[in-house]
Amino acid sequence: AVTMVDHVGIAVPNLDAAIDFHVGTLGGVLVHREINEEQGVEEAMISFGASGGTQIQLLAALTPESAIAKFISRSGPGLQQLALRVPNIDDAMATIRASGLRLLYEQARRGTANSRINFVHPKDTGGVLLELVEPASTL
Ligand code: V0V
Repeated sequence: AVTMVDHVGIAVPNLDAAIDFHVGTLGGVLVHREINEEQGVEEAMISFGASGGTQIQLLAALTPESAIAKFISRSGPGLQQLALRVPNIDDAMATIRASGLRLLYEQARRGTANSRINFVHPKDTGGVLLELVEPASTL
């Protein structure tokens, strides 16, 4: 079962400008920043208030082929994904498959901070790209 909304992902054209806004103006804290070549992104995690809450993930494209570049050219910058935390992603993937929904990857892949991630196709979820995320360590 899903335990919480882990993060909400926003596609941004300029990562530094987006960090400035979320930290400088909104008062968030930059807790992590990472390049993920496989996903074609540079991403930054922003936390608000007490630690352990839902975060905002700022996602900038590394290449024109990146999912984020495609998203921005089709829809413009904005909300791109909703990430749900699960204790065991293999179990969650089995449940999703058993429901007949399309997972994007056969096996979980590496996400932010060595988490394990997969995605459910937005056409199977009512229009929202859903990420499943199993954190590297139980928080
Ligand atoms: C596309 N569509 C979306 C969407 N992206 N709808 C809602 N939210 C999105 N983000 C719609 C689009 O408008 C089309 O609808 C339809 O889906 C097209 O689907 P498609 O042709 O099959 O595929 P593409 O080429 O548009 O790609 C969409 C998918 C792609 C979801 C397959 O973005 C993908 O592989 N995403 C997973 C990887 C990812 O997003 N990585 C970046 C984050 P109409 O026009 O047909 O009605 S990396 C990350 O989150 C990390 C590292 C982390 O959290 O740790």
